[in-house]
Amino acid sequence: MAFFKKFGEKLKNIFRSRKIDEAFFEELEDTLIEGDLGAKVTDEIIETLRKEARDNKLTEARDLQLKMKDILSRYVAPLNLDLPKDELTVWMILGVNGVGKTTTIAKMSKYFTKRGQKVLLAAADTFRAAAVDQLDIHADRLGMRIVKQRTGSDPGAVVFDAISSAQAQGDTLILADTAGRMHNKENLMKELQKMDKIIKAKNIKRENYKKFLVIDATTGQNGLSQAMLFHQAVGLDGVILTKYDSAAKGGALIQIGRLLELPIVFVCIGEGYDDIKPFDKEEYLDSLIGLDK
Ligand SMILES: Nc1nc2c(ncn2[C@@H]2O[C@H](COP(=O)(O)OP(=O)(O)O)[C@@H](O)[C@H]2O)c(=O)[nH]1
Ligand SMILES: [Mg+2]
Repeated sequence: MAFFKKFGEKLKNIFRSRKIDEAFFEELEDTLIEGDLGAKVTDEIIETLRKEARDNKLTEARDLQLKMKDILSRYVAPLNLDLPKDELTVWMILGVNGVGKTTTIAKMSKYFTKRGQKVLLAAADTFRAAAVDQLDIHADRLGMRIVKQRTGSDPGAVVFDAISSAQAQGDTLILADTAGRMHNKENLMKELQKMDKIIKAKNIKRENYKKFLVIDATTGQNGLSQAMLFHQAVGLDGVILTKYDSAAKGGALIQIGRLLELPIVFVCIGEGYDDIKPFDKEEYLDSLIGLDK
């Protein structure tokens, strides 16, 4: 993953050919904060590394690099993407405006169709006029079936219809787009809670219904606050990271994994339909820490 290169390069240099001393820990701490790992998680990592160095009488910084991978390894987890092929799965895709929800839904529809799923798109972002059209255009290009209603209609009704339609047609995966207008947080959360109730009242297996939050990796610390907000309102099952191709540092994932204990579903790395990858923990950690070169 070339997009972590800079951060990984930096960490790699910190661990390279030097002694473990106060300056080392300080530099490491600054770099982790800069990389969006946040004060709390950074502190925890630094303290664990200090203890490791003390207990094992380590003197070389490079001896702590693998230990650091060990620590981070306990913080993040991928999501199992083997979806059932004979039952209906419903994924509600949440997130604030502009993070990449609609684009990611298009990518995932292609990804899962290739893997034998019968995908149905639900245009439940009924708030913005262009939102339904945007998903509709993707559906058209990709040959996906879509359930939609007029702008301004009840998003719960769209998802309700989509589930009925999928059950009638034998679709196996619904990807539901949702609105993300954060200037009206309370209404948004109420609306999402209502949709959540509607979906839960439908005859689908509880374990097949998931809510994923899309986070724009370039927003850094903001991603964590968004995750906390949505998690509190509707209970999330995981996060999807977009725009990792841009200036993203990648550390927010560690915080989300550590503080919210949510798995990472996909990582998106561009605007094309194939710019999506299931979260690969080993690859992610190696590139984050600079172990891959
Ligand atoms: N570079 C890059 N751009 C992305 C990615 N995902 C989405 N975008 C762009 O981000 C913008 C907003 O995406 P959109 O799907 O409309 O966001 P939504 O408001 O959450 O539905 C669009 O211009 C997308 O092309 C990504 O992984 N990388
Ligand atoms: Mg959208």
